[in-house]
Amino acid sequence: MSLEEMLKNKLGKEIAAASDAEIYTALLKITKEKMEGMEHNTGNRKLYYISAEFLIGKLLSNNLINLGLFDEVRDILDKNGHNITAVEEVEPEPSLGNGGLGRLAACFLDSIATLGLNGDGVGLNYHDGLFLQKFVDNKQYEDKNPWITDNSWLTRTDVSFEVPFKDFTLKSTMYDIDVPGYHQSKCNKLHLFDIDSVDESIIRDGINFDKHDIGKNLTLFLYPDDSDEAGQLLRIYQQYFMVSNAAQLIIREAEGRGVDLYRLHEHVCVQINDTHPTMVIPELIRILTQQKGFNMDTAIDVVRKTCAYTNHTILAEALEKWPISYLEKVVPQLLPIIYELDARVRKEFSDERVYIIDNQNRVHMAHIDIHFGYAVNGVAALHTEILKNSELKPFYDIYPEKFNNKTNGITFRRWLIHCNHELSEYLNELIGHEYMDNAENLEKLLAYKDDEKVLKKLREIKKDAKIELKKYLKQTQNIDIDENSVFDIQIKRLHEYKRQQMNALYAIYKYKEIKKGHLPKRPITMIFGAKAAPAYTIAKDIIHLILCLQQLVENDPAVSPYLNIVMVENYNVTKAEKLIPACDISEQISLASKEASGTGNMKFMLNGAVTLGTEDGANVEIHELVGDDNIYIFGKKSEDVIKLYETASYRSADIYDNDPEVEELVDFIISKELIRIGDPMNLCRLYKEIVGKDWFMALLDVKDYIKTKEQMLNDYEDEMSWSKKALVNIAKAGFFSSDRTIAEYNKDIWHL
Ligand code: 6GP
Repeated sequence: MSLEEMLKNKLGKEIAAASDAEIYTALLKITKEKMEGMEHNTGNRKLYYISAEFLIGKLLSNNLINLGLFDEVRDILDKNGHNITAVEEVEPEPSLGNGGLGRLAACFLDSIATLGLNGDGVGLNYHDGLFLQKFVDNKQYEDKNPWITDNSWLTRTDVSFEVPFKDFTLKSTMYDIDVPGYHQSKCNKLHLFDIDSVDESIIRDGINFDKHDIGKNLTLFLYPDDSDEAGQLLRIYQQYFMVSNAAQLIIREAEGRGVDLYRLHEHVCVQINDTHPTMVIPELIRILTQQKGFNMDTAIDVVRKTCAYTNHTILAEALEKWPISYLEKVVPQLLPIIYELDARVRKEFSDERVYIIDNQNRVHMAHIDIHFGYAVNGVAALHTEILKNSELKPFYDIYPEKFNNKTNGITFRRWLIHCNHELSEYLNELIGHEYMDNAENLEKLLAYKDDEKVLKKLREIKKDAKIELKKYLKQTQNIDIDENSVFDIQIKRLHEYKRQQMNALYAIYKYKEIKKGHLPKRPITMIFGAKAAPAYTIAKDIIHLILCLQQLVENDPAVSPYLNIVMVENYNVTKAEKLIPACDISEQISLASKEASGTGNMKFMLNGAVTLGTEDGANVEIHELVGDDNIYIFGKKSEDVIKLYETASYRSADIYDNDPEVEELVDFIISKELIRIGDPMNLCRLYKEIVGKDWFMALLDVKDYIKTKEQMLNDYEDEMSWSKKALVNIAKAGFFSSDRTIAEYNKDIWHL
């Protein structure tokens, strides 16, 4: 049967007569059936990628692309008076992640399947996701974000395990989402564990709920508020539930394959994505010793050869340390194992910095991973060097052979073919599609770097994407933007180290310049998108500042023709897909040493934006690849920043007091213009934070930042030379394909 007939059959009516919602559901069913009929990848070794987050985004288009059906479906819909983009709108975005770590896990699943490797993801099925962000009175308000509907990509399986906690046992249900590779005949799975008793009706007033009722709340939210003990306990419940299911699944599948558990490491590897899944190590040891007759030495040995750990951040706050007393309340069965692991470390090493349990009775999860796993990797070259030479130096001194770098990557299926069809078609026309199988072939584009026709066409494609974004923002937020302006975009989690506040200081600078009559050659559209963690006060104050600036500029007829500030509401994967193709200037301005890698930087580059960035994370590698002429670098270097922290010698007040230009910008946060619009409490708190502390040193780099951005805006006016920079960025983006990253993981760590 042809696809068109199948669609008609599923709909039970003519395609032309069906609604977009009906078409979406029919396509979902057809696609799911196709994938259910596909075999799973096989192999002697199987990978389990365990992660608290999988930020998979909408799946319909990507599945169709990978299955090779996208063009046909688009044509059938066109022929019948429908449009695939409108059909995509119907799909809710699964809210299973927060930021880069979760999106990386999703890109990795795509690449693992594309390379035909035998590997599944394991995580949790959060019913209401992280949260839905709304703007009320220029502030972030959090609401629940339900995404599971009657017809979703989830398939309920009959796999179920008992997960024992101190006071009760929970029975799990495993749901699966199929993961097809690009043009592959086999596929993999994402396993999401859940409990049947979860109860969304206990959520009140945004995202509040009773944190004690674990049987009802366990899988409601990703990262529930952990500012009190109940919240921290809930996170331990979630983490243990995730890894206990993972461990039981791993053992069951291995036994099902006839694996001798004493050789588990020859047949299984577990990738621990940041520290959230760390308890899988003691849990596997517990199962092997208590249920499978292993002695402790052998169990530890086998588990150590099975597990590998990826670090995604050097921020102390994100390196988890659980109080022993909390673990005792939730998973007392793990404590004898954790004590045993700690005792072994203490016996072997005298340096207390590498102990598992510290002198405040806290368990350092990363330390378990490093001692009792066989590989530790950072996610960009600079990040791995910082891990080796400072953050994790005592461990590197002990286990140099475990440390390795795996620079992050992104899947080109989603971040080029899907999100920027026009560009990918044009690339096919120019250089063929070999780059789809081996991304380094994008370099063939360099042959056109002086070809005016090609450079013009790239500029046109960018303009079309800007017009699309303009329509989308009008529809969704009733905001008007000018497609002839330069689009300057910063989209990422809101965090002081990422320095959205420094970008806001630029907005203040530009506002004041325009007020003084120094008009930009071309209007500027500054776009922000970011969620702040609900308990992160200063991050929310920064959102407030940006929204107040947005309102100030919008209502000032002397400024609004030249400057537009837009904060996109509820920034997520779907919005990223619309924003990235339209971007001219990619803001990657973290304090050097703090951004482990960044992956947005790669997506922007691939779509022909030019980076404005510090020498941080993967920006360093982008810089090396594109050369000085095709990137704008500013700010202090990571060595200098690390020294400033070591010597505790940074004082933002010194800069503020001694530099009137900086003082003027910062003072504007509490100016009468802004206080009239905003909430004085929030604005004053942020002002004080920046003058009195500025932990991530925005004032250190702000002047260099402004100068560099001005240079960039100036250079943008030379259309051909700018377009050439865009071309070089696209051509050099091949290295950042997640297919390359996964091939490296497989070669150096997984050996599938
Ligand atoms: C992020 C890092 O901040 C980012 O630099 C990196 O590209 C990404 O991980 C993928 O490696 N980290 C997180 O999202 C996070 O929650 C705890 O870290």
